[in-house]
Amino acid sequence: MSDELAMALVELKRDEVLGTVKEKAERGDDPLKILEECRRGMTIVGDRFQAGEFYLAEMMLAAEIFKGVVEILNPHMDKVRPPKPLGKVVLATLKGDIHDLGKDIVATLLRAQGFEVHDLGVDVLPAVVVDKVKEVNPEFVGFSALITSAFASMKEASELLVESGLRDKCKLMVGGGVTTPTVKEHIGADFQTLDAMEGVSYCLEQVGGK
Ligand code: B12
Repeated sequence: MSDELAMALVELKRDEVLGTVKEKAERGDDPLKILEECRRGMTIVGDRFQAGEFYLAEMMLAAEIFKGVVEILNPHMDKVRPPKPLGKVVLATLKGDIHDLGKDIVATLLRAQGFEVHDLGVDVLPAVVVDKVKEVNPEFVGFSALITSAFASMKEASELLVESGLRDKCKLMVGGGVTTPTVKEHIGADFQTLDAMEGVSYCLEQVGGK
């Protein structure tokens, strides 16, 4: 796998990244491979930010470019997606947390595998999750968390699902940098991961697809 795209993202070359992604996707390259290349670039950006080599503004610009990549790739996921949905997933980053790069990756990979994803976005109120679960009756609910202050909202959402009698009808997953098996227990979730692909494999196993 070439590193050119990843490095163009690290160098914040917006037009080059988006142009290359569009070109590769249109000529039929595997959209999952393109996404993976860009994800590696984003990991390097995160490391540089952590090391103090990148400022917040640079990090935000990289995040914006990455979102543009996901937007370009989403329509091309049809090529790798089975025709009938394997199941439904409601995804959200809960109140107090605005990080969404990881959630967007999970959403894209789940869609590519054939799941119908209802992405509620970021800073989502627990009651909004419950309303969506009532409306679409998903097999899976997934919370993404990058900031510890969102744990309280995740727990509240989980408790609201129990109170509404919806919790037994779906599997609850948590993922994102600050989640651990202890967080999973605290929230009362069924599954926790720091890897989007592991989350997708879990969903596939549960619906008997793998
Ligand atoms: C990028 C980033 C930002 C970007 C976010 C852009 C965006 N649109 O998301 C910006 C610059 C806006 C930002 C803002 C802030 N950030 Co910030 N940010 C980061 C950073 C550098 C990287 C996070 C990231 O995107 N990682 C890459 C993604 C792909 O990884 P991931 O989310 O873990 O996802 C993977 C898996 O976990 C999994 N996954 C994720 N979700 C889910 C869900 C399910 C269901 C499943 C199955 C799997 C799954 O799939 C993904 C791919 O494998 C981290 C530090 C770090 N290195 O982690 C800090 C960090 C998360 N931020 C932090 C903080 C404090 C903030 C701010 C408060 C401001 C600040 N002082 O920096 C604000 C947040 C305001 C708020 N209320 O949320 C702290 C959180 C500390 C804590 N423990 O609570 C961190 C850890 C930095 C630090 N060490 O202080 N941030």
